[in-house]
Amino acid sequence: MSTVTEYLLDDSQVAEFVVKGYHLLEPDLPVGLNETIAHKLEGLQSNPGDAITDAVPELWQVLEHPAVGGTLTSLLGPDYEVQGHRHWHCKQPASGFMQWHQDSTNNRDTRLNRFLGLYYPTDVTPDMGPTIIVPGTQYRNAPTDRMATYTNIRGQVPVVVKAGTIAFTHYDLWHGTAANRSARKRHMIKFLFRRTKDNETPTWNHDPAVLDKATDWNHRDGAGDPRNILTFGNPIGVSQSDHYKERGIRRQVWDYLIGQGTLQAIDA
Ligand SMILES: O=C(O)CCC(=O)C(=O)O
Repeated sequence: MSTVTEYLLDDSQVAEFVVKGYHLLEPDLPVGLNETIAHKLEGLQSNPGDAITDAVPELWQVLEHPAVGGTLTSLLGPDYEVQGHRHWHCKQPASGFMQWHQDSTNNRDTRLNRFLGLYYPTDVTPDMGPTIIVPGTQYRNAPTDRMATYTNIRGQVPVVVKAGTIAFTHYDLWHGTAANRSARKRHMIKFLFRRTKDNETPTWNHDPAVLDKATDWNHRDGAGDPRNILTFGNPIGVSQSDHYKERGIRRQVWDYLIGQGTLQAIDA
Protein backbone atom coordinates (compact mmCIF):
# COMPACT_ATOMS: atom_id res chain seq x y z
CA MET A 1 0.00 0.00 0.00
CA SER A 2 1.39 3.39 -0.92
CA THR A 3 2.16 6.04 1.67
CA VAL A 4 2.18 9.82 1.85
CA THR A 5 6.00 9.79 1.82
CA GLU A 6 6.04 8.33 -1.68
CA TYR A 7 4.03 11.28 -2.94
CA LEU A 8 5.91 14.19 -1.40
CA LEU A 9 6.62 17.01 -3.84
CA ASP A 10 10.18 17.74 -4.91
CA ASP A 11 12.01 21.08 -4.65
CA SER A 12 11.05 22.23 -8.13
CA GLN A 13 7.36 21.50 -7.57
CA VAL A 14 7.39 23.46 -4.31
CA ALA A 15 9.20 26.37 -6.01
CA GLU A 16 6.62 26.28 -8.82
CA PHE A 17 3.85 26.53 -6.24
CA VAL A 18 5.56 29.47 -4.56
CA VAL A 19 5.80 31.24 -7.92
CA LYS A 20 2.49 30.29 -9.57
CA GLY A 21 0.28 29.70 -6.56
CA TYR A 22 -1.22 26.45 -7.81
CA HIS A 23 -0.49 22.78 -8.29
CA LEU A 24 -2.59 20.32 -10.30
CA LEU A 25 -2.78 16.76 -9.00
CA GLU A 26 -4.26 13.74 -10.76
CA PRO A 27 -4.36 11.09 -8.01
CA ASP A 28 -4.75 7.49 -8.99
CA LEU A 29 -8.23 7.18 -7.43
CA PRO A 30 -10.04 3.82 -7.16
CA VAL A 31 -11.81 2.78 -10.35
CA GLY A 32 -15.37 4.13 -10.42
CA LEU A 33 -14.94 6.61 -7.53
CA ASN A 34 -15.25 9.77 -9.64
CA GLU A 35 -18.31 8.35 -11.39
CA THR A 36 -19.98 7.43 -8.08
CA ILE A 37 -19.37 10.91 -6.68
CA ALA A 38 -20.61 12.62 -9.86
CA HIS A 39 -23.72 10.44 -9.89
CA LYS A 40 -24.56 11.33 -6.28
CA LEU A 41 -24.01 15.04 -6.96
CA GLU A 42 -26.34 14.86 -9.96
CA GLY A 43 -29.03 13.44 -7.66
CA LEU A 44 -28.84 16.15 -4.96
CA GLN A 45 -31.93 18.34 -4.74
CA SER A 46 -30.28 21.11 -2.72
CA ASN A 47 -26.81 22.20 -1.70
CA PRO A 48 -25.90 20.72 1.72
CA GLY A 49 -23.14 23.29 2.28
CA ASP A 50 -20.49 22.01 4.68
CA ALA A 51 -22.44 18.74 4.98
CA ILE A 52 -21.56 17.77 1.41
CA THR A 53 -19.22 15.12 2.85
CA ASP A 54 -22.18 13.60 4.73
CA ALA A 55 -24.28 13.61 1.57
CA VAL A 56 -21.40 12.16 -0.46
CA PRO A 57 -19.10 10.36 2.01
CA GLU A 58 -17.03 8.96 -0.86
CA LEU A 59 -15.36 12.40 -0.96
CA TRP A 60 -13.28 11.30 2.03
CA GLN A 61 -11.59 8.73 -0.20
CA VAL A 62 -10.33 11.61 -2.31
CA LEU A 63 -9.10 13.57 0.73
CA GLU A 64 -7.45 10.52 2.22
CA HIS A 65 -5.59 9.47 -0.93
CA PRO A 66 -1.82 9.42 -0.18
CA ALA A 67 -1.07 11.66 -3.16
CA VAL A 68 -3.34 14.30 -1.65
CA GLY A 69 -1.63 13.80 1.71
CA GLY A 70 1.77 14.07 0.02
CA THR A 71 0.92 17.41 -1.57
CA LEU A 72 -0.61 18.82 1.62
CA THR A 73 2.26 17.60 3.79
CA SER A 74 4.79 19.12 1.40
CA LEU A 75 3.19 22.54 1.37
CA LEU A 76 1.48 22.83 4.78
CA GLY A 77 3.46 20.43 6.97
CA PRO A 78 2.49 17.00 8.29
CA ASP A 79 0.03 18.43 10.85
CA TYR A 80 -2.15 20.13 8.26
CA GLU A 81 -5.83 20.49 8.99
CA VAL A 82 -8.74 19.76 6.67
CA GLN A 83 -11.05 22.60 7.65
CA GLY A 84 -14.74 22.16 8.31
CA HIS A 85 -15.87 24.53 5.59
CA ARG A 86 -16.35 23.01 2.14
CA HIS A 87 -18.69 23.71 -0.72
CA TRP A 88 -20.16 22.07 -3.78
CA HIS A 89 -19.95 24.45 -6.72
CA CYS A 90 -22.42 23.23 -9.30
CA LYS A 91 -22.17 25.43 -12.34
CA GLN A 92 -25.43 25.09 -14.20
CA PRO A 93 -25.75 24.92 -17.99
CA ALA A 94 -26.19 28.38 -19.53
CA SER A 95 -24.93 30.15 -16.39
CA GLY A 96 -22.72 33.20 -16.83
CA PHE A 97 -19.14 33.88 -15.83
CA MET A 98 -18.09 34.67 -12.25
CA GLN A 99 -16.00 37.80 -11.84
CA TRP A 100 -12.36 37.81 -10.72
CA HIS A 101 -11.96 37.75 -6.96
CA GLN A 102 -9.87 36.58 -4.04
CA ASP A 103 -11.66 34.56 -1.37
CA SER A 104 -12.48 36.20 1.95
CA THR A 105 -9.64 38.43 3.22
CA ASN A 106 -6.03 38.05 2.17
CA ASN A 107 -3.18 37.23 4.50
CA ARG A 108 -0.65 39.67 3.13
CA ASP A 109 2.30 37.91 4.71
CA THR A 110 5.02 35.51 3.67
CA ARG A 111 3.61 32.37 5.24
CA LEU A 112 2.19 29.61 3.14
CA ASN A 113 -0.43 28.60 5.63
CA ARG A 114 -3.70 27.87 3.90
CA PHE A 115 -5.01 26.95 0.52
CA LEU A 116 -7.92 25.55 -1.42
CA GLY A 117 -8.30 22.14 -3.00
CA LEU A 118 -10.73 22.16 -5.92
CA TYR A 119 -11.80 18.63 -6.84
CA TYR A 120 -13.50 17.94 -10.20
CA PRO A 121 -15.23 14.53 -10.39
CA THR A 122 -15.87 14.72 -14.16
CA ASP A 123 -13.83 15.92 -17.10
CA VAL A 124 -14.12 19.70 -17.43
CA THR A 125 -14.09 20.96 -21.01
CA PRO A 126 -13.58 24.62 -22.01
CA ASP A 127 -17.32 25.16 -22.63
CA MET A 128 -18.38 23.81 -19.20
CA GLY A 129 -17.53 26.93 -17.18
CA PRO A 130 -14.11 25.97 -15.87
CA THR A 131 -12.62 27.76 -12.89
CA ILE A 132 -10.09 30.27 -14.20
CA ILE A 133 -7.00 31.15 -12.20
CA VAL A 134 -4.36 33.84 -12.68
CA PRO A 135 -0.95 32.38 -11.80
CA GLY A 136 1.31 34.46 -9.59
CA THR A 137 -1.39 36.84 -8.31
CA GLN A 138 -1.42 35.39 -4.79
CA TYR A 139 0.84 38.14 -3.43
CA ARG A 140 -1.16 40.97 -4.97
CA ASN A 141 -3.83 42.89 -3.26
CA ALA A 142 -6.56 44.42 -5.39
CA PRO A 143 -9.89 45.74 -4.20
CA THR A 144 -12.46 43.17 -5.28
CA ASP A 145 -14.71 45.81 -6.84
CA ARG A 146 -11.80 47.00 -8.96
CA MET A 147 -10.74 43.49 -9.86
CA ALA A 148 -14.26 42.74 -10.99
CA THR A 149 -13.82 45.23 -13.81
CA TYR A 150 -10.75 43.44 -15.17
CA THR A 151 -11.58 41.37 -18.19
CA ASN A 152 -9.27 39.16 -20.20
CA ILE A 153 -6.15 38.96 -18.04
CA ARG A 154 -3.04 37.82 -19.91
CA GLY A 155 -1.76 34.47 -18.69
CA GLN A 156 -5.03 33.30 -17.10
CA VAL A 157 -5.36 29.50 -16.92
CA PRO A 158 -8.73 27.77 -17.37
CA VAL A 159 -8.80 24.69 -15.16
CA VAL A 160 -9.70 22.33 -18.01
CA VAL A 161 -8.96 18.96 -16.48
CA LYS A 162 -9.59 15.25 -16.46
CA ALA A 163 -12.04 13.68 -14.00
CA GLY A 164 -10.44 13.28 -10.58
CA THR A 165 -8.10 16.25 -10.81
CA ILE A 166 -7.54 18.40 -7.72
CA ALA A 167 -6.31 21.96 -8.21
CA PHE A 168 -4.54 23.12 -5.08
CA THR A 169 -4.51 26.90 -5.10
CA HIS A 170 -2.97 29.47 -2.77
CA TYR A 171 -5.81 31.00 -0.78
CA ASP A 172 -5.15 34.48 -2.16
CA LEU A 173 -4.88 33.51 -5.84
CA TRP A 174 -7.12 35.55 -8.13
CA HIS A 175 -9.79 33.39 -9.72
CA GLY A 176 -13.24 33.34 -11.31
CA THR A 177 -15.11 31.13 -13.74
CA ALA A 178 -15.97 31.13 -17.42
CA ALA A 179 -19.62 30.88 -18.48
CA ASN A 180 -21.03 27.38 -18.83
CA ARG A 181 -22.03 27.21 -22.50
CA SER A 182 -22.57 23.46 -22.46
CA ALA A 183 -25.65 21.41 -21.66
CA ARG A 184 -23.91 19.72 -18.70
CA LYS A 185 -23.55 20.69 -15.06
CA ARG A 186 -19.97 21.35 -14.02
CA HIS A 187 -19.28 19.98 -10.55
CA MET A 188 -16.48 21.11 -8.24
CA ILE A 189 -16.06 20.56 -4.51
CA LYS A 190 -14.00 23.20 -2.77
CA PHE A 191 -12.06 22.13 0.33
CA LEU A 192 -9.95 24.30 2.62
CA PHE A 193 -6.67 23.25 4.20
CA ARG A 194 -4.65 24.99 6.87
CA ARG A 195 -1.17 24.80 8.36
CA THR A 196 -1.12 24.31 12.13
CA LYS A 197 2.66 24.56 12.80
CA ASP A 198 5.46 26.65 11.33
CA ASN A 199 8.09 24.61 9.50
CA GLU A 200 11.42 24.04 11.19
CA THR A 201 12.72 22.05 8.23
CA PRO A 202 11.40 21.39 4.72
CA THR A 203 8.49 18.95 4.78
CA TRP A 204 8.82 17.84 1.16
CA ASN A 205 11.40 15.73 -0.65
CA HIS A 206 14.17 18.30 -0.25
CA ASP A 207 17.74 18.12 -1.47
CA PRO A 208 19.83 20.86 0.22
CA ALA A 209 22.38 20.71 -2.62
CA VAL A 210 19.79 21.89 -5.10
CA LEU A 211 20.14 25.44 -3.80
CA ASP A 212 23.80 25.53 -4.87
CA LYS A 213 22.86 25.81 -8.55
CA ALA A 214 24.00 28.97 -10.31
CA THR A 215 21.64 31.48 -11.83
CA ASP A 216 21.24 30.37 -15.44
CA TRP A 217 20.56 33.30 -17.77
CA ASN A 218 20.42 31.03 -20.79
CA HIS A 219 17.58 28.83 -19.57
CA ARG A 220 16.01 31.05 -16.90
CA ASP A 221 13.05 29.28 -15.27
CA GLY A 222 13.42 26.60 -17.97
CA ALA A 223 16.46 25.42 -16.00
CA GLY A 224 13.90 23.77 -13.73
CA ASP A 225 15.68 24.05 -10.36
CA PRO A 226 14.32 26.11 -7.46
CA ARG A 227 16.88 28.90 -7.68
CA ASN A 228 16.10 29.55 -11.33
CA ILE A 229 12.35 29.03 -10.94
CA LEU A 230 12.20 31.47 -8.02
CA THR A 231 14.45 33.98 -9.80
CA PHE A 232 13.06 33.98 -13.31
CA GLY A 233 9.51 32.65 -13.10
CA ASN A 234 7.08 35.20 -14.50
CA PRO A 235 3.93 33.25 -15.36
CA ILE A 236 1.81 36.13 -16.62
CA GLY A 237 4.60 38.28 -17.97
CA VAL A 238 4.43 41.18 -15.51
CA SER A 239 6.62 44.27 -15.82
CA GLN A 240 10.16 44.28 -14.49
CA SER A 241 9.29 46.33 -11.42
CA ASP A 242 6.44 44.02 -10.41
CA HIS A 243 8.55 40.98 -11.18
CA TYR A 244 11.32 42.21 -8.86
CA LYS A 245 8.83 42.83 -6.07
CA GLU A 246 7.32 39.37 -6.49
CA ARG A 247 10.76 37.78 -6.59
CA GLY A 248 11.61 39.28 -3.21
CA ILE A 249 8.38 37.97 -1.71
CA ARG A 250 8.91 34.48 -3.16
CA ARG A 251 12.35 34.24 -1.61
CA GLN A 252 10.87 35.11 1.77
CA VAL A 253 8.16 32.48 1.30
CA TRP A 254 10.77 29.88 0.33
CA ASP A 255 12.94 30.77 3.35
CA TYR A 256 9.88 30.49 5.56
CA LEU A 257 9.13 27.04 4.11
CA ILE A 258 12.65 25.72 4.61
CA GLY A 259 12.45 26.86 8.22
CA GLN A 260 14.90 29.74 7.98
CA GLY A 261 12.66 32.70 7.52
CA THR A 262 10.81 35.06 9.75
CA LEU A 263 7.26 36.13 9.10
CA GLN A 264 7.10 39.31 6.98
CA ALA A 265 4.20 41.51 6.05
CA ILE A 266 3.84 41.98 2.30
CA ASP A 267 3.66 45.64 1.38
CA ALA A 268 4.35 45.35 -2.36
O1 LIG B 1 -17.00 27.50 -9.30
C1 LIG B 1 -15.83 27.77 -9.50
O2 LIG B 1 -15.18 27.26 -10.40
C2 LIG B 1 -15.12 28.81 -8.67
C3 LIG B 1 -15.81 29.12 -7.39
C4 LIG B 1 -15.17 30.29 -6.71
O3 LIG B 1 -14.69 31.18 -7.33
C5 LIG B 1 -15.10 30.34 -5.29
O4 LIG B 1 -15.53 29.41 -4.63
O5 LIG B 1 -14.57 31.33 -4.74
